[in-house]
Amino acid sequence: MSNAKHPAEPFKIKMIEPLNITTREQREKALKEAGYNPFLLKSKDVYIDLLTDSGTGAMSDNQWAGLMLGDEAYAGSKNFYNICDAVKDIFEYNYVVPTHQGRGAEQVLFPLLLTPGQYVCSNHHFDTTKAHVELSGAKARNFLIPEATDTGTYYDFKGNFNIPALEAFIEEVGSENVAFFIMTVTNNSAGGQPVSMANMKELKRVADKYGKRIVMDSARFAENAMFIKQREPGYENTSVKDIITEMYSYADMLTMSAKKDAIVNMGGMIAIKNDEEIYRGAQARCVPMEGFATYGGLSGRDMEALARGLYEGIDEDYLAYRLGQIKYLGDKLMEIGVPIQYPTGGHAVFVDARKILPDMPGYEFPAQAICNALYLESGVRPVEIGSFLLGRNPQTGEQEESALELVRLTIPRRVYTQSHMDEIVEGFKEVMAHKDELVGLTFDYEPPVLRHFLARLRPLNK
Ligand code: P61
Repeated sequence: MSNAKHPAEPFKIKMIEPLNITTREQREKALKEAGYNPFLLKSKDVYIDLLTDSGTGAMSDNQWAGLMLGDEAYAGSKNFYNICDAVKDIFEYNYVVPTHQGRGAEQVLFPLLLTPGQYVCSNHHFDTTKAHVELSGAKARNFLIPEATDTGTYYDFKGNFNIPALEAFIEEVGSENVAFFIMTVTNNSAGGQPVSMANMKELKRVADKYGKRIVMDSARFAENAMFIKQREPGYENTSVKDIITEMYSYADMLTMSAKKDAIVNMGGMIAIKNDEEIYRGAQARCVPMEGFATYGGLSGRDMEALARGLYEGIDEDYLAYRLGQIKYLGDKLMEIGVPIQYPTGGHAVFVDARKILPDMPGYEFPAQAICNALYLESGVRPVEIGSFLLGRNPQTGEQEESALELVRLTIPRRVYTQSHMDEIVEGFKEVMAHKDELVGLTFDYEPPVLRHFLARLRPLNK
């Protein structure tokens, strides 16, 4: 493993994809046409794309070679069994139902685990997860620890589940009204922050006490494990693979968007430790919704890339480089006075927009205003993780105020170099120099569900 503070890429570049460089005038026109919503920009108008780390990673030569071994049988593809073997080896779970991506896993699994009207409790539901809990007729409740919202103060495991608050909630609403627990690793909405092994054990204790199941939302399981190795006493000499096996021993099943740590452009799964009844139920729901239970919306070649990606994603040299690259960007931004969620998380640097624009209320979407400013200054496309993403209370229709207003600079896996990180910092210098000129936003068009994808906005001075 490299000793450098920010380890260099443990790979070299074999194929390149040109980037588009635009002028400020072109970006102003593009942003206006996109309704001031970066989701609606055309990627040809983007220079460095930090919208998401989901499906945007670069596959390896080994994964591309695997594509040629795709077994496109409708049923029983050998690539499906390669995924099953990898899951058994890494997570020690017995059953796999493949899905086209993470939300496919959520829509298949959740209705099997709840009765409408019940609560689902999580350290933090990501938005698709919350949407599928609600579409299944249940209510999503988040239990962040207080350290998670104190962005400026160091804490090793800001992603942790607030266990005392969870227990108090269960006592208040009654255990029969709680369906199951979702542990999100890493905790995306809190800033890609990790959950400690001790916290996973604690959740398991509470789950056993009340007879509840634990589902691991596993998009970034490998980054979480590497943080445990780096930060949690007692794990420094344990392999990431063994850490993952222990993490998953405290849960019952997982949903996974394989587009993140498994480094594929498309794919997901449900995996189940040993509950055969839930497995049969998930298979039965998979067939009409995602596809037959041995392909779940994926081609054989996609499944082969996924099976190989699961191993590449847990390689410790890769993970040290990966977390180091995020830290490099975070350190550089802090040097120029940009407030960030500190320490940096696994897949992104999260900039604290509320600290940059303290007088702009949540309902004017300060983080979105900064996303747009960064795009105009530099062609870098970030994404808002704040009140715009959070949306309205489904019962009252009121805009909810997010605990954090964040600009997420999400780094795709194995795609950009340190020079690109430096370009992002240069863009932010300009944003900070002109921050007093920024104005809030309001809706021109607001879709009813997951509005942030398709909404159109307008600056409040136009
Ligand atoms: C992301 F703007 N995340 O972070 P799917 N669980 C977790 C996720 O992070 C996650 C999913 C489940 C994305 C993509 C994304 O509004 C948005 O494979 C912890 O995307 O279905 C996805 O996995 C769902 C970005 C999703 C968004 C929804 O960028």
